[in-house]
Amino acid sequence: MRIHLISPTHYLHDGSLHKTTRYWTSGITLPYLKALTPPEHSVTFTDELMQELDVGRVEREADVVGLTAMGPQIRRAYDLADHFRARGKRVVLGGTWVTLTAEESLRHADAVVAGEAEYVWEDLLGDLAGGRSRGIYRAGRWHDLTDLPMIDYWSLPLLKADAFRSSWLYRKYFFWPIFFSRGCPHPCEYCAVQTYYDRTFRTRPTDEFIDEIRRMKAIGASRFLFLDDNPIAHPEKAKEMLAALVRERIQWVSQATINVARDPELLDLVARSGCRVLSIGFESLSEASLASVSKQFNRPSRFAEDIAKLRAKGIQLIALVMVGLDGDSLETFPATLRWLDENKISFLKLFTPAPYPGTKFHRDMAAAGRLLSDDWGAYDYGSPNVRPLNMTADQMIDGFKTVYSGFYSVRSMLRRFVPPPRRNLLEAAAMLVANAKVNGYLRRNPDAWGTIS
Ligand code: B12
Ligand code: SF4
Repeated sequence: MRIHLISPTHYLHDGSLHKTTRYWTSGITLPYLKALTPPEHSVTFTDELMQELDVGRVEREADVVGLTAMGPQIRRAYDLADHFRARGKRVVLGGTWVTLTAEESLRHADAVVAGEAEYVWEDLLGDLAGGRSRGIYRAGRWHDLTDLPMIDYWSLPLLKADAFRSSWLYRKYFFWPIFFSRGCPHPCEYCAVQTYYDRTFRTRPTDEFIDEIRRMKAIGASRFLFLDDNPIAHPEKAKEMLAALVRERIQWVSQATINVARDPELLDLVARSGCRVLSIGFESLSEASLASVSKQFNRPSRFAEDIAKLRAKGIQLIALVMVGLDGDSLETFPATLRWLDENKISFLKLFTPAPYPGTKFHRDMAAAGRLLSDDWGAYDYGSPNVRPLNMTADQMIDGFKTVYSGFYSVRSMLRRFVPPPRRNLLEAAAMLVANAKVNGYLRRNPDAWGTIS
């Protein structure tokens, strides 16, 4: 069969499609699925975030259309699924959102992959080729992450391969994606990741991971994004891998919990193996807010000390922060902004609570009658999808905008970047440029928020 895979983009408020011309990294879902596909089928793909989807060509040339979706992309994914099905294509949906809403997703598709594709994709394609479908395909066990299929890295959807070969600047800009682990054992109730993985966590064998790093280095990669949600969840496994990584002399960025700062041996290995930037889910300065979503392990009273330790190792911090949780009040907004400035946070991703369907947070908010929208296209982290407890939804959005624009103001940038850190000056400069870009973007689009992460 001829298969076309699509990662759709999301709709903007005016109904147009969000597009970007350049992005600093890429997901691997589409090339990975291609590598997983038995050779008797042919696979092409489109990431609509940067590329135009040639709908006519897919209609003419594909037998099967496979769609993945993140957050608000799901609305576009369903529209495309309905469109292609109406034209006789067999449509398959998969990915985090789809997994958590498999029954609903099946209304738009011939088949749904709930969870990982490794153990079901071949059977599913065999069924479709034979004119059958079992509907929802869910593997009976998690993949052990050994002998993973090798993807064609030059086909990464958001990579500009020519620019990578010709431009020094682009080589510094692009981070090559790779993953060491899957899942996360923490119980954060709003989190689609722990829900998808049922709080399980697995790592790849260190030697296989290092082999892949070497294969990627051989094509010119030196800066990597670990796609993991929390690669340090099993500290001993992480230490083994990081100790081997030190010898590879690469630079890497990732997400991790703040626990990374609380284990000196781990932190030392993280820094020595080339970590430059970590995205950390601080989420809130309020113990009550963290307790309301079962993220007590964060312990805000330790944040300042933790951040100082990370900064001392030359690691830039991207803070992920949520405003409008149940312990928050109007005082939360100025307090959050002060805290971000005082701790010299390099970059901010600010969120309003997004109750992704399938999570406990969504069930709780629905049961309490606090969901304000069931338009999945608005589940974008900057919209009022939940009625806050101690403020109105308008106050939450106003406060969100105040923190967001306050953080990216010139005054805040000066407070956070002057004097510059002693180590890894290049990364600090890159962060400052990124801040300036958001500042410019917000001036041009005063109602916008950080549309993509
Ligand atoms: C890299 C990444 C990005 C990148 C690149 C995206 C891209 N277009 O390439 C960037 C940074 C741009 C990004 C942006 C966003 N992302 Co993102 N992203 C990821 C990340 C870290 C890794 C994805 C990946 O490549 N994984 C590796 C592959 C191999 O695994 P996989 O995708 O899970 O696929 C496996 C299975 O799920 C299944 N599968 C998946 N899709 C399909 C489809 C078919 C047809 C089949 C058969 C199987 C299948 O098969 C694969 C093998 O088992 C995940 C985190 C995560 N844990 O998944 C978040 C994640 C997917 N993103 C998420 C979100 C919300 C977003 C944003 C909406 C955030 C925002 N508000 O800005 C935007 C959307 C932007 C847009 N319009 O494109 C959420 C989704 C939550 C949800 N319930 O949907 C996640 C889970 C992060 C999180 N912690 O919540 N993202
Ligand atoms: S620590 Fe992060 S990835 Fe893990 S459950 Fe909490 S929010 Fe999700």
